[in-house]
Amino acid sequence: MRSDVLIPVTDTSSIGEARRAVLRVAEAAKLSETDAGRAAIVASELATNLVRHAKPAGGLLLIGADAGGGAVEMTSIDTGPGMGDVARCFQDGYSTAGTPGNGLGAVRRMSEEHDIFSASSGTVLWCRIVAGGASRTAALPSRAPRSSGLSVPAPNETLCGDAWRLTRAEDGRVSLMIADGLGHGPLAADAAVAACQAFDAAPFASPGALLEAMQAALSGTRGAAVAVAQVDPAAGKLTYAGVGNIAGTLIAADGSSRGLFSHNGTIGHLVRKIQMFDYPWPPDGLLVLHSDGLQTRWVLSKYPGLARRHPAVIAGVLFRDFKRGRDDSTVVVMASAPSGP
Ligand SMILES: [Mn+2]
Repeated sequence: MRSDVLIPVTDTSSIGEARRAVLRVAEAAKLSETDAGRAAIVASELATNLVRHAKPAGGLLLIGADAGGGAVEMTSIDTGPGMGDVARCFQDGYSTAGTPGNGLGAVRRMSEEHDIFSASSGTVLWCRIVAGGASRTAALPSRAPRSSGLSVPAPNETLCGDAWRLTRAEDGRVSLMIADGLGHGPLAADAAVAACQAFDAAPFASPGALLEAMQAALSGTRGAAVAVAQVDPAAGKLTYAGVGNIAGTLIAADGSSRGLFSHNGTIGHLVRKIQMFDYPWPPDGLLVLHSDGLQTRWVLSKYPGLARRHPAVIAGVLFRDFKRGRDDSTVVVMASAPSGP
């Protein structure tokens, strides 16, 4: 999981701020000095690119780490003008601003994974720096679901009242949870953390059993909206249970989508019914879960090519274009097929 720091990048002073922020995150994630140094170079290059190219308002840099440490991720987000030729922009020496174009080449060389989506509506570039330079996801079986997400506190809050978890089993199954503590700030975060603790205790208990356990665990908190999704790729099955306002959408390869059903209520307080639903897990599909910090009116097919990008890039685009901007925002995306080409 990631819990992200959001840095608005507007002018050159943001570049140092981005460097300092990523060094703090890298230290908390227990990265070595060498790996933290790589992350700082990448942060500088991403921020420099935003200052140079993201017109007129600048962009955003999200910096996060895996919950257990060991990896740092950055997502650079802007609203335009977009890169005409993404492949060339990724090569060292190419620049449209008449300056040495080292930035994106450095991102490519210094991260273990990266991906980009660029259109006239803007660019989202994601990269992941793993301790020791080892790529964890490269070791996944080729049909294992790819996933990523982001979680950003409401404006003027340092603690995020949303939280998410994702756990993989040896046999390829994935268990995923999003919790949105009521309101925002520290009391919302308390509820979300309690949901994470209940999830961590038995991540592959059934979604219904997990919500029941959370109903007890969150009774002394403000309560939360929670959804749990478990995917069994070998069985081609998604099992889902939700209470409250977490939006779940399953998108098939042809772009058709269906909403996943949650009952009304608040985990920890009034819950009328906890119910599990099974859905077919599509062979080339996507699962998108998000908190109500995002609007629900997005349509992925309006972004040609986006559905095949890395889940982190999809999450970044949805955050950029649909965040409400007054609440914690969390988006998690899981893809049943590898991204690419
Ligand atoms: Mn919320």
